[in-house]
Amino acid sequence: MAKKDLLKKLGEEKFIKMFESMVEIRTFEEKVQFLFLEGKMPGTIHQYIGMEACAVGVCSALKEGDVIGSTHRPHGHAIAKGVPSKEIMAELYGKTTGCCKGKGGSMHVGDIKRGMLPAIAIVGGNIPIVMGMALAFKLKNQKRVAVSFFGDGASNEGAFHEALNMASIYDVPAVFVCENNLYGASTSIKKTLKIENISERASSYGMKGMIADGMDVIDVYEKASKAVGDARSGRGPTLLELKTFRFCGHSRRDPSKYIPKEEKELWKKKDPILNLEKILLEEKVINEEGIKELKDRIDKKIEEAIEFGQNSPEPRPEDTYNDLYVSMEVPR
Ligand SMILES: Cc1ncc(C[n+]2csc(CCOP(=O)(O)OP(=O)(O)O)c2C)c(N)n1
Ligand SMILES: [Mg+2]
Repeated sequence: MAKKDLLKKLGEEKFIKMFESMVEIRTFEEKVQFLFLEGKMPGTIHQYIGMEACAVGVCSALKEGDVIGSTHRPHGHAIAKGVPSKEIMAELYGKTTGCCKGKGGSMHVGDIKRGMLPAIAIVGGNIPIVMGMALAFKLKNQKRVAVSFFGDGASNEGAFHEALNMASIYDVPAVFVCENNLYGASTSIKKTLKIENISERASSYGMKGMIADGMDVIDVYEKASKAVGDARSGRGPTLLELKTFRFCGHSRRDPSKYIPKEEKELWKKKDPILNLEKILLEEKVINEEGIKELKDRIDKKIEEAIEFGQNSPEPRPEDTYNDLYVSMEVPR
């Protein structure tokens, strides 16, 4: 559907929300990058700058009750799924007000009550778990959908293949979202893949494969809506490949010298935030002043999140063994 028609059909508010969420991710990540470089933040980070349309487009296609699984690069997924940025920030600082009470840190952010499984940093690690969650939804007759986010590198892990095969034979309500940013750490996919599109792998499991432009939130949203709708209505899982790029290094302090300058420049022109901003201005959904107001508001929100994170209490030694186990009643 043409962008103009889609804007009309879904309502302008939906797209402003998507824009706002992408700006929030970008602002969060840029400020966090700065804090790291200044030595003001502990641990390590893998950032989502440039990939915002992937998380936002997919999560905007979900309903309350749906769940996502994430990776070592989870900040964007968390914000897009509605985990408050101040709780994510506090988690990065290792504080008790963090979304995992400061016990997870950057690579494990998440919040079950907001539908995000705490992120799993083992490459490919969340894929079979999300498959299991989708199977549980099916067995319990719940109309819920489980989404797994992972990278191109993860699609070469055994866990990916086992999980997709099981998802297909059990026809579970899942969507497998491969964020193909062309690199697994410093290794180009040219060295790790002999096929053009990772989505082609779906066919070997009798699953639907789809591709979306991961720099275009509207395209991601449209394709994800189709995949999520299929999953929810019992038409089985989909492997959705998003063609994207990270504008930052793989992790903290990586200058990404292994990426040719021309390649970086080419992708910078596809900036997903500028892309949507242009459409919103062209379609007169918002004017320049509205954009400035929105960006200022988000800037303030993230500044407050930093203050909240910095000033929150440290965990106490006596809490070390709390929250390790959940007491469960197993139905007989
Ligand atoms: C099983 C496993 N192997 C290696 C690593 C180290 N590692 C962390 S991230 C990463 C690259 C992952 O690439 P990709 O799946 O494409 O995700 P991206 O970082 O591009 O988002 C590697 C090799 C790991 N965490 N887990
Ligand atoms: Mg990658």
